[in-house]
Amino acid sequence: MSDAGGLPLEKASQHREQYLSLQRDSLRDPESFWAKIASQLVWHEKWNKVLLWDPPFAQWFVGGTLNASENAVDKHVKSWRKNKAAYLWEGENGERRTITYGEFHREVNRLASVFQNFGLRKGDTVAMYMPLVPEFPIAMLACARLGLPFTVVFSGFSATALAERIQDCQAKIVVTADGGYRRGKILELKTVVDDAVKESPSVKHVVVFRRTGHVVPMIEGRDHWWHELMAKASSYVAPVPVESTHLLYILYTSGTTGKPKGVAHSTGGYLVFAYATQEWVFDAKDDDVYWCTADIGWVTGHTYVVFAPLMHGLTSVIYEGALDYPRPDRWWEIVERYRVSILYTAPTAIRSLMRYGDDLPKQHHLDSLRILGSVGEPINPAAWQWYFDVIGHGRCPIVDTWWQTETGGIMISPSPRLGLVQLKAGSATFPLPGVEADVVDEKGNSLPPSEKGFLVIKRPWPGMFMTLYNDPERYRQVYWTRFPALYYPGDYAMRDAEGYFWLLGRADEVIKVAGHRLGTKEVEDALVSHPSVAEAAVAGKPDPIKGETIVAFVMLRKMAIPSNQLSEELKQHVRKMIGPIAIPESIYFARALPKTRSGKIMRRVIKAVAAGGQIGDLSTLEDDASVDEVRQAIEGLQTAEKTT
Ligand code: 6R9
Repeated sequence: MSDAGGLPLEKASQHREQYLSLQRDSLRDPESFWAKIASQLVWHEKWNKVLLWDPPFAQWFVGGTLNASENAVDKHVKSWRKNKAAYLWEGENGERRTITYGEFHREVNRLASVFQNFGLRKGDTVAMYMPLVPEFPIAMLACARLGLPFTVVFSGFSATALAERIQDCQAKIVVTADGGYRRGKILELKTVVDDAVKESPSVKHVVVFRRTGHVVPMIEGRDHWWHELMAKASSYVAPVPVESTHLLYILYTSGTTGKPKGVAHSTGGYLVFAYATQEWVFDAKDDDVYWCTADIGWVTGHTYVVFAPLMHGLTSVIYEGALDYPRPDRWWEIVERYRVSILYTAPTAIRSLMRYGDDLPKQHHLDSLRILGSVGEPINPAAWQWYFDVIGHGRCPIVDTWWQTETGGIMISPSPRLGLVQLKAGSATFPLPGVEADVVDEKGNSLPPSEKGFLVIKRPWPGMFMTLYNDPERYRQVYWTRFPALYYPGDYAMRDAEGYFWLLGRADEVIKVAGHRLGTKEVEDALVSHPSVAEAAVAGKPDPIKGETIVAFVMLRKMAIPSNQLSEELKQHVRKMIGPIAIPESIYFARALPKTRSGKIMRRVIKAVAAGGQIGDLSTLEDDASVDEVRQAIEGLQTAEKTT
């Protein structure tokens, strides 16, 4: 590991010092630092104030106006990039399409014209429930062109979850497809939308892209085929300049309560941060072929499949389907076919592919690769090393990027563009410029090296979300009260003797299942909404591939009888309420759940039992719960009938 990152050890500390001094410089006068980057974007009117910080609410580039689609597409159409590929798309079924910036621009404009013809105006919201096709980013950019805030709902969510999100933001239009392909089967997206829209009176129109061609019901007057609308649309619509603080999108994410949080991103600050981080972390040039494998339904897709690579005029790969379909070397085939040079993916995917052994990647030419990225959860050293050796042939630095839906873009990561520090397997290294991070104790005091504490961010950054949609109080509560004046992301972290940051997983009730962010409370609420369930407690259990899986302990109502059939029914119920991504791997029927006197479920205990590990010292129970009662409940959990 001495040459990880291609840097001989003797040079490593020198490099670190150089990078850290650059990082420190950026914090000396952050406003001019960010203003300089912001001036690389296209603005209609220049801002008069870089940052208005009224804690915990930040407004970036106040007074400035711009348009996201103009920055992402119009800019390139006016240059030689007009005929450069924006997206190289591959369907799971083998179909391929290349979309140039010129073509992309025309489609964005035509869809914007469709939206205009529907009477949509700046500020109206649009929801999307799409497979991974080029029309997905086209729809996002078309919204941005008119200043229509959009919300994307990941296609692994159920009709109930989709309806909840549509209703929360009062979407007037839903953009979807007749289906998408996943492991050779058709995802019935339109049917899900139909069920969700039934309960969502705000929705006036549904635009349906034809992906699979199979028959789907179309409701006269409400549902419209994408291609029919586009045929009548005009090929240019002037971009609507919006205020820098205008809502670009809302992305619902999980927290510690059952209700998803609508993370609200601005236009100006978000785009500036996306633009900067793309360059620092991926160092992409015009001749790179960049592939971020994330689904666009997640924030990684929003920032690093759509906005950031487009602003830089890059060529991105989008692959629609499953990573091992029809064969487990599908990804390596794609890297070889398009000569991918930058690959950005998640530890869970790396571990899945690692399981198939070294032979498959070895059968493909992967020598085009030059930078490898990781995101979504801590990457374990074994997966890191395999990625580095077998995929990167020991030549490609791994950028382990820590960030969140809320942060808008990458916060902590190595930076090949600004100066690559010596890498360490499993560390995201240092904060990027303009980002001031720290590790603190319970009271918010900075911790010395090697002590585990909470990650905090000490000053606003342009990509930070503006608020939680329609709920500024919850925004304040969740993120800014744990440590006054510090942003609390909810992660454990530690710094080592050399100051490297090690991200150690969530400190709250958020779990990451195959990189998908879910709240235990969401799954508990779904279980409890079933008539047989009295109470439920859910925990993440460490899993060698998925990072975590969901384990549920369920206390039934008096009349209900534990059975495999009921367990299956509960899983289907969770699927219906949230979606397939939230189905518990195992459900245990418990006689009682360990609780404190005040009735709070003791999560530490639940988690330990789920993991099959040590429960720890019961005498330190918060909220003077009776040790005996707790012990009995734990016994109940441990002997609970396992039915799955
Ligand atoms: C981008 C994204 C955010 C949470 C975050 C943390 C975990 C993400 C990580 C990482 C360790 C990394 N996380 N990247 N943990 N190392 N490189 O994943 O957003 O879905 O909102 O999740 O994911 O726990 O707080 P999101």
